[in-house]
Parts: sequence; C-alpha cells; structure tokens
Amino acid sequence: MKNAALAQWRTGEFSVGAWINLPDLHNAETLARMDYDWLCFDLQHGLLSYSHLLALIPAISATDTTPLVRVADSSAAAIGRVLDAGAHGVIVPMVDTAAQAAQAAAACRYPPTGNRSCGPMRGLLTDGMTYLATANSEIACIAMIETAEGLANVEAIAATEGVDALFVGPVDLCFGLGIKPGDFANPAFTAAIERIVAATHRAGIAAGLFGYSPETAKAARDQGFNFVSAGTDIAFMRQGAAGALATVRGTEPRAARGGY
Ligand code: 3PY
Ligand code: MG
Repeated sequence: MKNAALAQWRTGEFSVGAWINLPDLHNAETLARMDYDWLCFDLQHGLLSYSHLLALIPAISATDTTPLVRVADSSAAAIGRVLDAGAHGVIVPMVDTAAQAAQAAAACRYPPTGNRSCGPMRGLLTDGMTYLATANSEIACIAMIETAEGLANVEAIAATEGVDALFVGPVDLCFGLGIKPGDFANPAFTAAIERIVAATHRAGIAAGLFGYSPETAKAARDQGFNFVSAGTDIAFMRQGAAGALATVRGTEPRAARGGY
C-alpha cells in the first residue's frame, strides 16, 4: 500500500481534503473523482456506521484519493477496526495527553513498533502479505488538538513517536478556550493556532485543520498548516443548492440549517 496523503505531508506539499458525513457511495465517489487529496469518513460525528465504511472505502479506492477515518476515540478497538477495513490513516479526536497520543500511535502499528492486532481484511485482499510489511510506515496517525488539556500538552503530543500530524478541531477548541463557538478571530484562538502550528514545526510533523469554510481553509495555508479540509459533503450540497435557488429565484434563499 502507498499512502499518497502521508507522502505529501512528509515532503511538506500542501494537500486539500473533504469531510464525509453522509453514508452514500455516489457522494463519496464524486468527491474522490474531483481530485481531493484525501477524504475523511467521520465515525465520531457523521451519519456513517462501520458497515457503511466497508462499502465507502472500496468505492473510492479506484481513485488516488487517500481514505482517512475519524474514529470515536484513541482505543485500539476503535482504531484497529477501521484500519482493517482499509483506512490509510486515523484522525483521533480529543487527544489530551502524550500518553493518549502514544496509545493511538501504537494501535496504528504492528509489533514490535506498536500493538496493532493482525486481521487486515482489506489490506490482505488488495496487497496480500506485503500489507503486513508496509502498513507500519504507510498508516497515518493524526492526533486532534481541540481541548484545553490537549493545548496545554501540545508540544509533548507533537513529539510523541508515531504521531504523523496534529489536526485542529476549531469549534471544540473554542469550547476548550472558553470562547464563543466559531469566534475564530478571537486573540485566544489565534494564539492557540500559532502554538499548535509551532509545535508541529518543532516536531517535524504536519499540521492540519478542519475548515468550516473554503475561506478559512485557504487562510490556514498562510498560517502554516500543511493540510486542510475544504468542507463537508453536507456543506457542499447546501452551498450548491442555496446558490442554485438564489440564481433561479433571484432572491436569497431561507437560511439553511443542518449538519456542519
Ligand atoms: C471541531 O470543530 O471541533 C471538529 O472536530 C470539527 O469536526
Ligand atoms: Mg471536534
């Protein structure tokens, strides 16, 4: 196996992904064929279940887009199952400590490096036994920094062996900082972002951000991030649908509510 997104992060190449919250094959395939570098299937918050993942990962494997999964937590059980289904990396939410980051990194790697248990259903199908030899260096472990404790420990988390990148969850980070959700211009938020990016630079790993809009995702590049999600499938649909309605009716559509 070859993890194209991880290769980009290792060489410092900027990459753009998208977030998948909907359990629909055609939806994921469409985005994968639009040249997104990676797609992240969200099992923490999205509307997907593990059985959806079993169809979604093969569906995009005909493209060069790297399949990542945001898991529910840093446990070996949560991480092992999605890697066995063919994910090339995991995004682990709410990482508070270096010990938690080390637990996640170990769950991503076979012994002697880590403690991942053997049973890579999809890897064996696509790569045969070579999978076992290559997986440790190709699977990406990405720790989310989005809590006050995670921010306090960010340098130690970034320096944890086996962590390939940090990833910012902006709204949970607002909660952690005690500021209004979405107040991304708040100096406390800006300072936190600078500290997180600096920690990744010092540790020689990549920095990623969940973009709540294409504009914030684009601005993240100038802030030193290496990879960003440009939006979610639901947001793309809402933006496209609102734009179409506005064009046809010639009036602003009702403010759309719904998933992020
Ligand atoms: C956050 O904003 O906290 C996220 O994790 C985005 O999904
Ligand atoms: Mg979050």
